[in-house]
Amino acid sequence: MGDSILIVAMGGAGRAIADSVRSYMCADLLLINAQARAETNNIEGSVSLTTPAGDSTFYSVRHSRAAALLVEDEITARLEKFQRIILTVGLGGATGSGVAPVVARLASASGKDVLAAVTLPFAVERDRISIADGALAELRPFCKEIVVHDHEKVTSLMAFNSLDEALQKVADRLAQQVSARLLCAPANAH
Ligand SMILES: Nc1nc2c(ncn2[C@@H]2O[C@H](COP(=O)(O)OP(=O)(O)OP(=O)(O)O)[C@@H](O)[C@H]2O)c(=O)[nH]1
Ligand SMILES: [Mg+2]
Repeated sequence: MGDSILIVAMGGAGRAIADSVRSYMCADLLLINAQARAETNNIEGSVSLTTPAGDSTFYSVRHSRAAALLVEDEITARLEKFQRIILTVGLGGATGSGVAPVVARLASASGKDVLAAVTLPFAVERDRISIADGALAELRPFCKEIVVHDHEKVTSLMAFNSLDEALQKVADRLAQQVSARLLCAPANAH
């Protein structure tokens, strides 16, 4: 098993952050998203979620959580051969905020080292702030470390010409922080 790394990207922002993290290190990628999201549909080996009622887009964390619980065994199996798990997610949305704590719990229960790289919403995202805070609190017990980028406190002070450019810079910043953490913290010996 060694020091093999799996990046688990959840939701749209999770995917964007994961792409940047992968530019800094050699790691496998597992995408988890609502079945209706094209970014998951077109990628072989990704996990597509639907609720017990068959919904393939999620309107709340409760929906995505229920969908993730349906595929716990599949997720656990996909984590199995890796020692380190890096979770990437933009907290505040309906998908990643419900799914990430489930994946963190499963990884932790299997004895993995879990590192999460997350964003917190901009103030204008209003309702998403409490969703993000709740998900962050749920993640904490299962993660060895969480790298948090607060869009409101940090992105809003950064220099950029467009939102796309800002989000790309944020993903790159998170990726650099993740790779620095990995250099400082060897995986647990098993
Ligand atoms: N770094 C980064 N943050 C983003 C990006 N897009 C959105 N965000 C932030 O991440 C939060 C979650 O957005 P998404 O990733 O789209 O949410 P989701 O988990 O896919 O959930 P739903 O889209 O609601 O189903 C947003 O509220 C923003 O604060 C991105 O491309 N990069
Ligand atoms: Mg999304």
